[in-house]
Amino acid sequence: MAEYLPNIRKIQYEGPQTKNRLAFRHYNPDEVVEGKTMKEHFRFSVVYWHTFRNPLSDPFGVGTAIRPWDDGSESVENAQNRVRVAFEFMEKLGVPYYAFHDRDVAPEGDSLRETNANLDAVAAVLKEEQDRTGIKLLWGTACLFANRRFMHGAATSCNADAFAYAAAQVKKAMEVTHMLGGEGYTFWGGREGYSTLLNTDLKREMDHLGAFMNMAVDYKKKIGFGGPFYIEPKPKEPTKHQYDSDVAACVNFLRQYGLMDHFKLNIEANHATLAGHSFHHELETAIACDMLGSIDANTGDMLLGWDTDQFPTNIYETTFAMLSILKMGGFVTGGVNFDAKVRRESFDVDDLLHAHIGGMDTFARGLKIAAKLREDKALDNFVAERYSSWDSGIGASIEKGGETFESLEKYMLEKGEVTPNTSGRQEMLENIINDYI
Ligand code: XLS
Ligand code: CA
Ligand code: CA
Repeated sequence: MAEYLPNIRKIQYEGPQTKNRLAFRHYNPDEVVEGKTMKEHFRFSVVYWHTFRNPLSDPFGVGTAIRPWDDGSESVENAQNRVRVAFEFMEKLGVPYYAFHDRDVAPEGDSLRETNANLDAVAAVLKEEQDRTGIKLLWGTACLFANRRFMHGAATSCNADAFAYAAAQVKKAMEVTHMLGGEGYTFWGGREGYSTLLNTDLKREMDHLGAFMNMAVDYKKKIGFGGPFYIEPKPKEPTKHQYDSDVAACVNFLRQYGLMDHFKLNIEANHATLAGHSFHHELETAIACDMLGSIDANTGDMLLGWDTDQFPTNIYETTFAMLSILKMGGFVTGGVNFDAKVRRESFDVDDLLHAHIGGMDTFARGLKIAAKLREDKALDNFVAERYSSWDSGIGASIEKGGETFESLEKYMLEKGEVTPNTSGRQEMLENIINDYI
């Protein structure tokens, strides 16, 4: 087999003392934490769009990335060759999963028919490379936001033909995902929203989106695709307001349109902060509804305020995320998908390695710290004690549904006053977190 990246060696776990920057210091795939290996916990995934397709352009300047294997053309051959490079990269990095949009992997043709044929031609190579390496597809998705035909949205477009085109595109992307054994399928509403309500029939657009998702569910059943659909919340960018704005909005949408059984959420850290929430908040909210499926691991920059999709390096954030994910019992079909890109100034291939290594090590540290906090019950004991008034007496009776407004009035008239509260101890708990970090 030809080697496309001869200068890259397999990235190994070498421990925290190593001087080798192209090695893992904390991510040891075989290390067991809470009964599972790190590899099994994280199910790390590389995204095709940023890592292999992003030229590192921004609204002010052209791409800077140097990708020696790419001939820069939109040919199917170049796309197929890129697949082989991508798999060699992922193999050497040691990740078990990847994710893609249809249009990242294969070029659009002059017609939908030709575009589908291009996708088939590239998907055949994806299949070959999956079989060769054992790397699997975490999820597939369709790009319903880049082409000009989707300027007003896809499923929420004012133009019924755009809806139809999007349906055809998702149908094909689902078939390819299914053929490749994808474990899930993601919907992110890139242009499903509006720039001004002055030209928008919000109710009609929401109904169309609900109908679109129901058609997707019907087709999923028809082809026997067993994985979950994920909806990925994001509040804005490119539109001013997206309908999938945050976890709560997505869950409400899914309930309203009868879709709860077929969807989980794919929660992206940067989207959470764009929505004015912490990543931790979005994870906890999803878990509370039994709706957390997968995560897009990245981070924004609070000083920039747009979707910068940087690799995660903040140990507090990954600790909080892993506390939630461990509490949930871990991923089933989902994983830690690095929807992240290197900075425009970081144009070398090696930067892609440093970025992923850093992200994986940051999650490994988060996992170990979270597991230790759980083992010591450093937070759990405090939380249990804080809610102990619900474990017996009137609290337990309310939880069991045994009380009414009348009975509670009687209880309080007899008792007279609330038993004194205990302190929330936020500062102490923050100090405890610092001890473990
Ligand atoms: C863009 C989104 C997108 C989805 C997949 O902001 O993160 O990349 O993850 O369409
Ligand atoms: Ca994402
Ligand atoms: Ca993002």
